[in-house]
Amino acid sequence: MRRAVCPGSFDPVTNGHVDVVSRAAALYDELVVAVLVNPGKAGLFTVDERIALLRDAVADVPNVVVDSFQGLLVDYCRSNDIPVIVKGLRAVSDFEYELQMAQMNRELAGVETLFVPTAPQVGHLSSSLVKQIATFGGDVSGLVPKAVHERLIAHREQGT
Ligand code: COD
Repeated sequence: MRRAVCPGSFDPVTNGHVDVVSRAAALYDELVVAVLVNPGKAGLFTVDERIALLRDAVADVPNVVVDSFQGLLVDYCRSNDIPVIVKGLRAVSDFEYELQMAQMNRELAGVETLFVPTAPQVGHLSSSLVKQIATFGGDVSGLVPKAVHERLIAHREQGT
């Protein structure tokens, strides 16, 4: 079975993530979307919320599994027998750091990285920009899945 992992913070999932995940899922038998658990950095959404929102967002892609991981990505790949990491690329600025990580992950564990170029209509999206816009009352309904939009509004109303 050909498997790959699409790792990230997903705080929260955006339409850009959904695009990359759906396109990568078409290339593999199973695509694992893995949410990084970072004990040193609290996000806006808990890891459990991010997982639930991701599952909802990709519910119609049958071969996607959502999971979480802590520590090194290559260790997660090794323990789950996953030989490929899939990353979305938005711009040259993404590429410089992503190239470095791809080379390091290959050196550490022989894990290859596949880069999926962003679709032009979502290339400007990032979780941090979406959160910033939503915090100040901007309309992000076209940038994120519906359930994420509702949760962002709830956060704003609660002042969190
Ligand atoms: N269009 C296309 N792709 C997109 C878009 C968009 N609009 N938005 C995001 N993406 C892609 C990103 O490029 C990334 O590939 C993925 O979606 C997830 O994005 P984020 O922002 O949710 O996640 P990141 O970039 O914060 O995730 C970083 C990792 C968790 C993957 C990384 O830090 C990691 O591997 N950490 C584990 C520790 C480790 O192994 N460190 C050593 C590395 S050598």
